[in-house]
Amino acid sequence: MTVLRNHVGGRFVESGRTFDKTSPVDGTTVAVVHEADAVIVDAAVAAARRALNGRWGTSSVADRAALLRRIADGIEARFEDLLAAEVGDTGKPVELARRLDVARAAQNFRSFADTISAKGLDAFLTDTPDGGRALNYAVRKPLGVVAVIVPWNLPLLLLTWKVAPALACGNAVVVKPSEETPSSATVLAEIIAEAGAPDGVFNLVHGFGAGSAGELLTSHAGIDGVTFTGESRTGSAIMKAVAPRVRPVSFELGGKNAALVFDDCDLDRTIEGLSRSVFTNTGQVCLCTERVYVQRGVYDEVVSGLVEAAERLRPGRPEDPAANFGPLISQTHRRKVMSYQALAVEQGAKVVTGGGAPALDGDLAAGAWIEPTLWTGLDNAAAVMREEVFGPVAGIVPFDGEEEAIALANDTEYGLAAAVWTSDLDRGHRVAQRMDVGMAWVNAWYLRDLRSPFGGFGLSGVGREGGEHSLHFYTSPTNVCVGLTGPWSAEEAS
Ligand code: NAD
Ligand code: 6OD
Repeated sequence: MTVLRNHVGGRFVESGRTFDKTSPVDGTTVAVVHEADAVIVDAAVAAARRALNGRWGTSSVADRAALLRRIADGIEARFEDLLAAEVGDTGKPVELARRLDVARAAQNFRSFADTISAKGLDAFLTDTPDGGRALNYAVRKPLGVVAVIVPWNLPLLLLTWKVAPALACGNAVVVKPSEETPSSATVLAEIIAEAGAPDGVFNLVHGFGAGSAGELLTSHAGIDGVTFTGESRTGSAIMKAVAPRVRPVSFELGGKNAALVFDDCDLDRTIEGLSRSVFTNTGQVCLCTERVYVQRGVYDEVVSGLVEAAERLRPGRPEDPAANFGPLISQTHRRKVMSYQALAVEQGAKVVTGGGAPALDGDLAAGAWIEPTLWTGLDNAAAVMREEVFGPVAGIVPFDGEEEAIALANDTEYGLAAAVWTSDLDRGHRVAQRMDVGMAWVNAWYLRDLRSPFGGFGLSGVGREGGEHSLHFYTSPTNVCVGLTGPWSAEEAS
């Protein structure tokens, strides 16, 4: 049996308590995980502080960029180990994890190595609006010890998306992956150590959220900031935990994302993109579309196209080449999604495909499988049109005009992502700009440039990460203002 340990100050450490991580594919135990207690979390924070006060604290941008590139090389060298870890924990199709999760981990480190190499960090000159009487420059310092807390849906992708910029900026991190996905983070700890990171720069604690390692870490007096990806409710709990010591937070939270399909769209391209946006990773991507608004002229074609796409999805073992649809992450999450399936019907939905859980034979019968599900006949008042389900589900609603579509899409407390499908590029720009979201795509979905700002409005988050935007969160500037001696002009000199 695989045993996963915490990684503190360069050493793997056990604790007095373990929990089992089970596979969502068939319910078997994947690993036994050592849950960090208060002593281990204290030790991890102290190790991070020592690293900051040691040679890491005085490392140069060039050295850090070189470390990030060695980590990216290490990820590529151990690609298959990371892939096995990610697939074992999540049950997602191997090809999806290969293309998306593990590939992006290496890209995250390379991208932030490039960003700091191009931008530098040591000093930024500001302009001198007072006519040159002073020289102002800002020295950017690391935030310090950064707590990194991430979810289970894209575990390695989301962890490295935060660890890479944190290390690029000279911070030391204490990372807590989700209790559902502890494996890839443990392999990453080995890779980072092998790449030559000084002890204590990357620390890993395993465990749950409230009452466990997550809460111990976010309420710890020794952390200087928290970067978190997960549910909006958890973000709110973390905000309260850091409030007494007024620490900065960067939050990437939930979404209730809309797609707007106009009747001038390229239908084949739209249905292909839309179905990816609803069903990728079994709907467990924060950017997934759960509300589809379709202009009446193409409504019937879009509904039938999406139904056909849903019915082509084949559940099966991650390594089965005939399967292209994984399970949900856990039985707990499956119960939540099934309760929304029941609620949708109670509130008047017509189920046009799916609506339950598939009856699978043999080993798979014990997995967290769910049917891709589409509803019509609902309006924005229905719970499944307002609350994040985080499964392969969507409500499809017709509209007549552009203003109506914009109002429907923006009628939400979330504000993460939106996608606009149209062949009229003027309309694409016009509508996308009016979406109250962090990321609006036109004729695309989850197409990423890692330098662009990523985050959300409202319940979907606080702050933006990505490229230079990440550098702002992971550093604190000290502005130095040097008064210069005159005379400055003939008038002033006289
Ligand atoms: P979650 O909030 O339940 O858990 C996320 C992490 O927080 C886990 O590591 C968990 O152990 C920890 N945690 C839970 N309670 C805590 C507490 N009180 N204190 C400290 N840590 C705590 O989220 P999840 O179920 O793992 O992930 C799914 C959610 O994440 C969805 O809402 C999804 O939209 C969101 N998400 C958002 C983004 C984004 O970029 N906006 C990306 C991925 C996932
Ligand atoms: O692609 C990314 O950088 C990112 N943060 C994706 C988030 C996906 C949510 O599940």
